[in-house]
Amino acid sequence: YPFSNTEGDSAVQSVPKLDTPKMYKVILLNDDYTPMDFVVLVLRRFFAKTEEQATQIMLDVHKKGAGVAGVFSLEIAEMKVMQVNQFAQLNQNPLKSTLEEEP
Ligand code: NFA
Repeated sequence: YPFSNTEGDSAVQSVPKLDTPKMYKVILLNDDYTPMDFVVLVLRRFFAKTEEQATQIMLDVHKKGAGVAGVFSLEIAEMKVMQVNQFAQLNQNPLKSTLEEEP
């Protein structure tokens, strides 16, 4: 099974991965209206960033259009996206986050 192969090397999948769960980036997207301070607050509240870390990530998103808020298992990443998007909407800001599978 892991290394036995009667079909030739093209059929070998090596050791099955039992211990490498996929990880997902939570991406923050830039927009023209969400205040910079609100983005910093989101990064502190939902991603446990310091003021300095949060400011750096916010400026990165502002300048480049998108940036990584954090990397999590699928279930945690999905929860972060829901929390961020709901908190933004509640405060009438267009800020959005999305998921991206880690390479
Ligand atoms: N571009 C927004 C502004 O100039 C700030 C912002 C940064 C929004 C990061 C969303 C994400 N007020």
